[in-house]
Amino acid sequence: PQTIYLKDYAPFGFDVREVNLIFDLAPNATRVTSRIRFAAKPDAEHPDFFLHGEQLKLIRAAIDGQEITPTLTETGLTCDVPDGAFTFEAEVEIDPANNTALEGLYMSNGMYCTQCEAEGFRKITYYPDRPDVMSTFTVRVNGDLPVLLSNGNPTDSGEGFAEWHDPWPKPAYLFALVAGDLVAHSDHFTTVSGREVDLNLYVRPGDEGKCAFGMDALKRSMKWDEDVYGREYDLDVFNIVAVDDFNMGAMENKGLNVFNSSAVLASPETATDANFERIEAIIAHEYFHNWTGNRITCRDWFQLCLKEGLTVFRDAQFTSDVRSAPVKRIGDVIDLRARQFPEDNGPLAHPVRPESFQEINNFYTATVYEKGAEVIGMLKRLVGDQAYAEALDLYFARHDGQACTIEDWLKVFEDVTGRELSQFKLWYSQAGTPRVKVEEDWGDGTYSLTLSQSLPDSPGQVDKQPMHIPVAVGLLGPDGDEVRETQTLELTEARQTFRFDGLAAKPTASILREFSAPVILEHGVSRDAQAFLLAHDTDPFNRWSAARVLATETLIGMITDGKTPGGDYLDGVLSVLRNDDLDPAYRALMAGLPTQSELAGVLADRGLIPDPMAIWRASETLKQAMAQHAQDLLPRLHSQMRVDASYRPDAEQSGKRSLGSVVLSMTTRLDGGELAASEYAKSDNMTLQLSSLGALLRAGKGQEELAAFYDQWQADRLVIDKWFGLQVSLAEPDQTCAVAQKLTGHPDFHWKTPNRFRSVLGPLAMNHAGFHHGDGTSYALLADWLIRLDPVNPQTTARMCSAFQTWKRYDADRQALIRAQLERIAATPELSRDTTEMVSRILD
Ligand code: DPP
Ligand code: ZN
Repeated sequence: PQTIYLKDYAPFGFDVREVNLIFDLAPNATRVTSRIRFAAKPDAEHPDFFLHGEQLKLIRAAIDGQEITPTLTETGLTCDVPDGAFTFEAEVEIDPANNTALEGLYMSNGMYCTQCEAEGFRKITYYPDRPDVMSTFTVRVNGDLPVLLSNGNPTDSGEGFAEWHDPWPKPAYLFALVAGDLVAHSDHFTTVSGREVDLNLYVRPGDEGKCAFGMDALKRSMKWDEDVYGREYDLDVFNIVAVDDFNMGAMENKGLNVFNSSAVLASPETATDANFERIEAIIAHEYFHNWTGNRITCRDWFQLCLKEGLTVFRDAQFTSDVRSAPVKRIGDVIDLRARQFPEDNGPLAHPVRPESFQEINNFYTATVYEKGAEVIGMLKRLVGDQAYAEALDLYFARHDGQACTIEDWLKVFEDVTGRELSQFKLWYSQAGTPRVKVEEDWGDGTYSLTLSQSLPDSPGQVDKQPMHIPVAVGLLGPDGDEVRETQTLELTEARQTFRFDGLAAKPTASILREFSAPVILEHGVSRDAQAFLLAHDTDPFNRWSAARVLATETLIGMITDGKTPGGDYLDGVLSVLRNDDLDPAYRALMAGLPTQSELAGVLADRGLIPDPMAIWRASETLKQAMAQHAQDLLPRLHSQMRVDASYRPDAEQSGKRSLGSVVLSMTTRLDGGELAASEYAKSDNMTLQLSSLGALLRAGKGQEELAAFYDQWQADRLVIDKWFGLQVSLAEPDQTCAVAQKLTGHPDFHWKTPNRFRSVLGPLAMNHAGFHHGDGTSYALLADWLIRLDPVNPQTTARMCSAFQTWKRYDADRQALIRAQLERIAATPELSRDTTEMVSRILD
């Protein structure tokens, strides 16, 4: 496969002035007729005219009305073109019903749907399918279906057709078309300047009762973007469609967002609090793309973080505003460590702005998205809130309607602040998670903090430069008072000392408050100091972080030296649990342990070989010890966390349910499932139903409830996804493979639907001890299914290969077992470009 490099970027030689498309829909033979107005760019001399096109049957092509016979290649079409402006026309035939890759125009349950990002439009018609080619689109959809949608504003419609015009120039990846027998949940929004916007959420008949929350989240997002970023919506309609077969969470097509049904449909009976929160965040994310992504887009796909990092950062701000900021921050850091750190420290490591790729779909990663968002957060911290707001205003004013780069983005910050950001820019080009080592010194009223940074080698990158790292630090006095408020230290050199004078007593430093940079902190801080911070830190993030460090050290001591759980940790968590002044959601997080996979990473980092079974046993032992330690408190907490009011998925109620679920898990370890069974019996919302079922399964009980759950929810595909997933994620290590294997034989295992495929194979890979069970059967099962899915859906297959990315952490036997599976996948005839790239990078 061909490798594409950022350094080879060259602009397209033509402007596209206008695109007209006519779709004659038919499941196996949809006709797409295009009329595209091109004009050679004034400064380009006889540029080559090449249009992307894949899996298209060309019926006819013409230039300025004259039929032509273009040269067709595997990837597109070329032909001679006149000087100046001309109209290119083509008629092609495509086969949506057999499009299982879910890229381009495809069908899902009788509904037509598109997915064009990143390079799907070329499977719809011949076009310069690159984000820096922007044009207005006029679309006519002919089809015998009640709902016919495309981007922009509706201009005409009648029996069997609809016409749409999108006045905002956009790249082809934002094109969308949906047609089907759908019902609308409708509402409207009045923008700040008085524009009336019709809002519709289109769903399959039967899903009408799952729309209200998504719609409300949309309206709140629209308002928030006006209030906080001054961004107003710009069309007469905003449509969202829910589709069951979808590779990602959702897609921000202009005026016509398409959502995986799991990312938008929710009712209290069928969706958990976590589902509601995720839906709210994704609705916000896709809506916010209207400005950060659509009005201002990316010049090329290497700049993906320009829109994704910024939009993730914006949706996180939104969630922090409408829920709890510390709880959101802690959740994001847990996620970053679980998904981004392993990527950044393994064979798939790549910069936030990658410099090469074979298949761009493989770069919709935690690094581009989540680390990309962390980089924005650091920038905001370094320049301050005021300058950030001014820089964003300048960005929107200067670049509206353009396809931009990271250089454009940083330049607005340089222009607003007068600061030079070339060192900061290394965050975009140097891969790997920086390590920051902490050393302390104390004497004569002066506390010195010496920070040293290092950045490990990563694929294709060695000998890296020191980064510009904002380290937020506060100091606590011996009685727990804050003696120095949070300030941001700017670590720019390999090693730097920061002094704090005039202190009456040796302080305890709270370092990397709010997780001010995505780094690994190598603490010189003692266990006593961590316990002190757990009890006293005024920064809620770092207070949680102290609990996490203590939990990690406790577990590592248990794993490596057979120690028993330390009282400092158990007491510390207990006092948090019983502190009614603290938000229940926050208390629930404080009681959480690092994941087993995270522990494996920490051990590997320290040069040890992680033993998945030993990690599993230690985690179980510590959870048991915690439950016993908290025993007296549990009944009171349980009744305090009961929610009597009718269900609301807001921060307050969901926080109570989340601590309630922690209490239920602990109680189940002590009562063998008595409370969980009674909670299950009276559960009237999915959060409680699933948490009590989970507690029962963990206790080795609950088979009856599991069967009843299936019977109850058989007709609800989103709930059945949970039913599949729960069994695999909670299986004991030596049962995991068998459970997953059996479920893949279940009549409801519709493996070509990505959600269902992921509902079994995802938890298989995430069940650390079960996946890494020494006999290697789970590795083989996953590989079998990846090989089977690859020809059907390369994108989802390739994504899931990352389950193997941490393989070099483990012992020689496991490595050999995994290598054999990776090589087996690699040797599969006609393996997709997507999966080939992923497997070869992982093996490298
Ligand atoms: N739909 C994906 C997202 O919103 C890709 N743009 O992040
Ligand atoms: Zn996005």
